[in-house]
Amino acid sequence: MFESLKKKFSRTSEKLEEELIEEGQQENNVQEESGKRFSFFSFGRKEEAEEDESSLLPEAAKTFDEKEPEAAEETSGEDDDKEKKSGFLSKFRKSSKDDEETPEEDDKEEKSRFWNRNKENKEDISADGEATGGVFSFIREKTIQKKHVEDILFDLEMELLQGDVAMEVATEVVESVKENLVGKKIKRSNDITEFTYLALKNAVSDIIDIPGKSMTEMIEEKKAQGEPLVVMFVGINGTGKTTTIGKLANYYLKKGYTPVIAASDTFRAGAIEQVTHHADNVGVKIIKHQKGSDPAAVAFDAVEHARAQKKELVLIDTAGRMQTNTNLMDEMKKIKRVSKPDLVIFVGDALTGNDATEQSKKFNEAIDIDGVILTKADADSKGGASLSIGYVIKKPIMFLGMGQGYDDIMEYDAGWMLNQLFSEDEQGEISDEIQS
Ligand SMILES: Nc1nc2c(ncn2[C@@H]2O[C@H](COP(=O)(O)OP(=O)(O)OP(=O)(O)O)[C@@H](O)[C@H]2O)c(=O)[nH]1
Ligand SMILES: [Mg+2]
Repeated sequence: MFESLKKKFSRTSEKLEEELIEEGQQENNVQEESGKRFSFFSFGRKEEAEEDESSLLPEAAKTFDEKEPEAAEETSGEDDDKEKKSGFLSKFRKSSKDDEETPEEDDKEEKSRFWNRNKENKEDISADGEATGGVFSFIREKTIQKKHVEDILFDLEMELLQGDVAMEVATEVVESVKENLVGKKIKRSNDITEFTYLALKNAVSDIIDIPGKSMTEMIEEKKAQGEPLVVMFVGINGTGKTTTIGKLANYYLKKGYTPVIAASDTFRAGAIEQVTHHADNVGVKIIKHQKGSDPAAVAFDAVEHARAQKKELVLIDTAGRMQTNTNLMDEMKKIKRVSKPDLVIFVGDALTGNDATEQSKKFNEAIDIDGVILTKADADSKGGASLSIGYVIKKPIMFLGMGQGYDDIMEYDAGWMLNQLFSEDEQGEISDEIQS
């Protein structure tokens, strides 16, 4: 999941590092020309860190370990100019063996490098974010300036937009990262990646964490008042409303509650049969009328049934409708007026990306939704809707649909999502097949 987003974030960190290293190298060349014989990198380093880094950048380590200062000087001039053009860091990464590698293999190496290095170098950064030493230190402290980050963050913003992240979210991420990074003093090249990574993580963390109660908490609160929690599901056609209702009935039944389903999609052919099939499979009661009957009346009856039977949860299925269909939008408002749900949940298909975010805005304007469920997250590599939807309408994502089975649903957790995007674990690992 979200492989493409994750890759964009890691690349941004690397690009900034390359930019600053290249600039540092250019400064170094100027100093050499004026006879100062400064080297860009310091040679004082920890034994341990040296080992770590040499395994990652073998030729770089070799170059600086083995070259005499005179020899190092000889390589400046023409060769250095060439190096500058081709990108300083990328040259370091290449060994004679690498030269034989295919571009795909190179790409694979780059993907894993960021995460490995972050992991390996954590111990070099103290709690207050100060670097404590390590390889490839800058001779002088460098300060990240606007000019260093502007182009790179512009690229990130464009990539986020292409990845179906909403405009306001892309802008917020970029502004927040810029604010966080500009003025930051760095002592080693590796800190750039670390700081960029943390700045991105903070920005995303603020965006995805929309406070709200969980559905379970709400069921408990209503139960304490002797009332069922009434939940109405809305959205456009085919996003997964009915399937989600089956999953939630199953989820809460397993938690020890007794849900009841209202078959309030009386509009689409086969809809009543479909939701009845789910209710039977899961083993919950369904309240239904004839096809074409008033959906608000079905919802009302289901609420009455739950009250009478002391059931804790009413799940109201509704017909899919386009936000532009005024008649059907009015019908939806009527269901809400009559059944007085505690929660109106917009069910969006994560795969539709920015369209899902735009639809959620329209439904929110029409009916004032309380929360979101994003379905098909299992198949979503872009992650644009997951990152944007809550922030854009200021309503929490409550669950993620993770497949077609009844157990394929999980309560949304911002910490889990952050982990998917910013850490190297089995699930969060970047998939090589997915193109950005
Ligand atoms: N992979 C995947 N498929 C899902 C998920 N949720 C729903 N689906 C599939 O999406 C399709 C549509 O699901 P429905 O539940 O019928 O959608 P709906 O919103 O009720 O559709 P309408 O009633 O026609 O508006 C079905 O094939 C589901 O199996 C999910 O989380 N992951
Ligand atoms: Mg349906």
